[in-house]
Amino acid sequence: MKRFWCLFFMLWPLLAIYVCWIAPDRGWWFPTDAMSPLGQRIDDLFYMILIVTTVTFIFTQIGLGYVLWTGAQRTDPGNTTRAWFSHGSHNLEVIWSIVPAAILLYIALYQFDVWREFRMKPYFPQAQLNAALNKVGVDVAGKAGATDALAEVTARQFEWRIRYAGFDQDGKLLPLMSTPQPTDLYAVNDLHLPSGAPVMIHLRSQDVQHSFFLPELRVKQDAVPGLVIPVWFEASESATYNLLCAELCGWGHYKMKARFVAEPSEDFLEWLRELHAQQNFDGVAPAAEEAGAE
Ligand SMILES: [Cu+2]
Repeated sequence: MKRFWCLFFMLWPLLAIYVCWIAPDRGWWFPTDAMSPLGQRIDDLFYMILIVTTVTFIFTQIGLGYVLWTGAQRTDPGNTTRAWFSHGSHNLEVIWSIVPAAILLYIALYQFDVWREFRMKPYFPQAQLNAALNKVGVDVAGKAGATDALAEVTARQFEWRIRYAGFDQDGKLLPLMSTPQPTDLYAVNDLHLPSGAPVMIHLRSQDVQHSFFLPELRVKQDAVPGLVIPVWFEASESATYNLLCAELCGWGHYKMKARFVAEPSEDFLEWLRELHAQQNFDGVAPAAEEAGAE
């Protein structure tokens, strides 16, 4: 019976390892493949850490199994082996302090370039975004007082409010200023940005702490009251993605769901023009004429 329990307890770690092994193919870790260059880097880091923890787990479970099995044997009737007492092993303690410390230090240094590329603002690839926008005749670079962002996303209980820059008299897209402008355009729960290029948003919160979460792109950033946080990412494919709040922010947290539409730059501009026509429609002139007269 003792050996049965020993095997019973060892069954669960084996099952856990098996489930971890088959999980990636069945999509249990992540909803989809990463849809952004950042996401691919993060998934690589995730799997690297998973391998390290799995190897550690296997060795500690083998140790545990060994102790259980030999312990069961020593209490067999007729076994006269005397109990043995230990006051610890200095060498072992040194080893199991230094090895994990070295592994953690390695992970900390190994992930640093991902952190730098996606979290340190001087590394935002502005030139790539400008090139994508220039292709569709938009030039918002280098204007005084302008931000590098294409949209300002403000989280509040329980929705995402999005501010885009509008168009000037000649129908040219203006840069997004840090303070609201009369020409700005607004949308709720509907974030549109160009795909295939790095894009930046400015993230704010109007009330409590929220978290801007694009699961398919592996982007997650807290929105903190009083701070304007630049967040940049690149959608590899034109598609509609989930935009969720990943911070329990109140009773309506569950419904704080929006969509992120990544589309070719031309479609993005077209969508902004439609928004402009809707918001400047005076309720009298047909919307198309109104847009044409601007
Ligand atoms: Cu929220």
